[in-house]
Amino acid sequence: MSPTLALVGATGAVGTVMIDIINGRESVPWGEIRLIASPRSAGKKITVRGAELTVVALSPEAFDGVDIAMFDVPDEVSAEWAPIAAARGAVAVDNSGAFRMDPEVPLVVPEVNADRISVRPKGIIANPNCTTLSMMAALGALHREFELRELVVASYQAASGGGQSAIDRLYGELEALAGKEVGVRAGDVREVLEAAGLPVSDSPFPAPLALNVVPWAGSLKDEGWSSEELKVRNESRKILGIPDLKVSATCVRVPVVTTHSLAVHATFAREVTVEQAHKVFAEQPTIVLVDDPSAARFPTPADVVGEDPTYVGRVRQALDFPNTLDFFVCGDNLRKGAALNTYEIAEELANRL
Ligand code: 2RA
Repeated sequence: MSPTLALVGATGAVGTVMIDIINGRESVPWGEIRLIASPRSAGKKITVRGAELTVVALSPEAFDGVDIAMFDVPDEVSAEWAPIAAARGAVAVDNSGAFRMDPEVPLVVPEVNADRISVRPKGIIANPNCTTLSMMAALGALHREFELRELVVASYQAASGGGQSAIDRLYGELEALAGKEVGVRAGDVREVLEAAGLPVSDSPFPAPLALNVVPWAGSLKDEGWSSEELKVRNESRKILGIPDLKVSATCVRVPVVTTHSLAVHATFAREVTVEQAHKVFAEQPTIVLVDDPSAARFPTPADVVGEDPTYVGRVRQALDFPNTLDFFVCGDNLRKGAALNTYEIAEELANRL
């Protein structure tokens, strides 16, 4: 019998992208698709693959008969409800941060470590954070060939990583600053925003984002690191299966609506040339290589948003570091960075049920 798929958080930002992805698939393996959300959204009608579905309220019974339940909800909701779904017999595929570093929960990027899907003692599989995910297809492919040893990363993260309120804030700031001569004196951007009723104290970002870059994403952790930087380190180690991988990350928010970018400096056990790296990338079905700087061809978030693959360019052999490549990746943080990877895990599971 065809499996039943549930989507928990069907009416949220990532849930909406998820429905878009399901609608865009040529075919799906599901018998029934069940939409689940908070009681506030229950009763809402959403069309999925031509059928009008009614959103049902989150409850233990909502998981009865469900084979795979995808969770696109905040950490605390997943922490409470993914185990309930699992206890009712579903495999929970969770896009929150609640279980990512739990040793009994696999953290999966299908093109890198699909094999981990089958060992899931808690009945839960975790989806990585979008920042880590945006570079994983590229790093996984290179690691298979050249054995990754060290990773230094700077992220350029889009506003939508912070949710709808962060997107609204960026648009609001852009509107307030449009046509103003700013960026010529320290503090002038803040002053215009304040005068427009948009003080930084009301923002999800700790500084103006429009016409600026903000070297901060996530919450403060020990010794000045941000939660986002530690996620890059810990999740990369777990996904790639290299517990002692040396990682250093600086996470930065940029005035882009959607699509995270990363500048990656990766050192391998063996020498790797640009030609070899290009060949590895070109062979990956989920990577698009755009790398011809002489023709101004490289990935940018504005050209990648809405796309499923990871885009890779600016591949260079580091001049002063042996066995090291520098490259730039862009990935839509709401698609591969969130909904798409979760859905790909669910599809992979459906093949194995
Ligand atoms: C961000 N990576 O970009 C986070 C979202 N999960 O804020």
